Amino acid sequence: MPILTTVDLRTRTLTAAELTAALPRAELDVEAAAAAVRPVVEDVKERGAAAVRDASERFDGIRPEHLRVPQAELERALAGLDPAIRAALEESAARVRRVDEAHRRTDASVQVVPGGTVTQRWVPVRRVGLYVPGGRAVLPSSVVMNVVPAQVAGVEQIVLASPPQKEHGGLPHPTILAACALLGVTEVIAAGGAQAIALLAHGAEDLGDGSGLEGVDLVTGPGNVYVAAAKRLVRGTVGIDAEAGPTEIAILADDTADPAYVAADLISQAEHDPLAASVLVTDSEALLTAVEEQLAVQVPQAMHEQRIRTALAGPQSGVVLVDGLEQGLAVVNAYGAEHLEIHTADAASAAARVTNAGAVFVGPYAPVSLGDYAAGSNHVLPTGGSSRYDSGLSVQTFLRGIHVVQYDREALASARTAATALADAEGLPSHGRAIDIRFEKDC
Ligand code: HSO
Ligand code: ZN
Repeated sequence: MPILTTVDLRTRTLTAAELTAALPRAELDVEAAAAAVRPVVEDVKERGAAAVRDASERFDGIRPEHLRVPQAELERALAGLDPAIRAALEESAARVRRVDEAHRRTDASVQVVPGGTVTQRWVPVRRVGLYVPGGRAVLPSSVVMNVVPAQVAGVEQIVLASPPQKEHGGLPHPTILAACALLGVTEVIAAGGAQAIALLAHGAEDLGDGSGLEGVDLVTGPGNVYVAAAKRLVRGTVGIDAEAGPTEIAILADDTADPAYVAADLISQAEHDPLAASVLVTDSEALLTAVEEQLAVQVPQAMHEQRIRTALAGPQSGVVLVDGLEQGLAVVNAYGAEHLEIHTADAASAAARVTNAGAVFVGPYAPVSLGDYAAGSNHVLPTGGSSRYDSGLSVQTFLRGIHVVQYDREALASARTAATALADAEGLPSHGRAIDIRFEKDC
């Protein structure tokens, strides 16, 4: 019995919509989740910290004593951090920082006409709220992926929220706290799920310790469907990054691919979540057979075998058989995976033709796990096909572009005819007048 279900597109000519419908994809109902979390979000908006505590008791099974994690706890967590994990987090952060520093947009000034310039200034968001989940797995690497780009952008105030853990006395997981301390984040909130997103967005007058929490300008970070739904609800009050759903890996591979690598990588992301998607797109039946053989060997050896089996057997996972590289590229572009690996004869040129993906991993030595931890790229990426219009987290996420317009009298004169003609055409003559008046004064 094969582990993955196959969709054979080789003989089919499909419209773009038919192609999208034919691909394995989970139905993630963010709207339904939004209806479920709306009362929580509204309660937090109205009652603040008390509502967050009530929701924690209900959903996390603990009523946290401190919503704001005391500084001493952050220091204690850092002191207790395994030195090897500390070194790994430092390495990961250094690589992400290096990439973000190089990718930070720089202000660009254009002289449109002599005396007339338009500059785009990139200004950091002042205060951001970063969410780091704490459910099935504790992911300190997600602290790095949220915090470092915000720091490189120059964000003044960073507040990080992560769910209170019953087994840690209502504090977020100590490794999360240690990662915060390591990166210099001092404002850490013990709140998870929709209540955390609402608290970050709306703030609270008193967290219960006499300190208030100012609402942020932007909320980012991964999370489950309830977190995504809460982000959707607070959008507009604050900015949000891409809505994150269960993780996805798509692999475009031909007969040059190593089936053991392909199987290991499909398994690696299936390990996250029974709802995770692992999709293989290939034109090689021989590779498909070899990958199935590898899955049969590797899946039973995996620690989270059951979760992986569920994910690989789900409707969101499978194999798409295509008739060659062209159709393969059409499929991966229609799918728009969070992570796309390319294992083809000329992987770099195939990668250059990818238009929809959260991140692309090129060739046999760039597995998604590398990007999850230590490539220097970011692992908070758009899922569910939202790579069509969204990007992963980066230094750019935390910057806004402001156009600064500087024109002198002569430069304005050069624009006068065009501007007044458009003002008249739009029936807004006062717009034109505001230009004309500047030339009537002293002539
Ligand atoms: N693959 C996940 C990120 C992650 N993996 C964190 C391990 N730790 C979503 O990109
Ligand atoms: Zn991962």
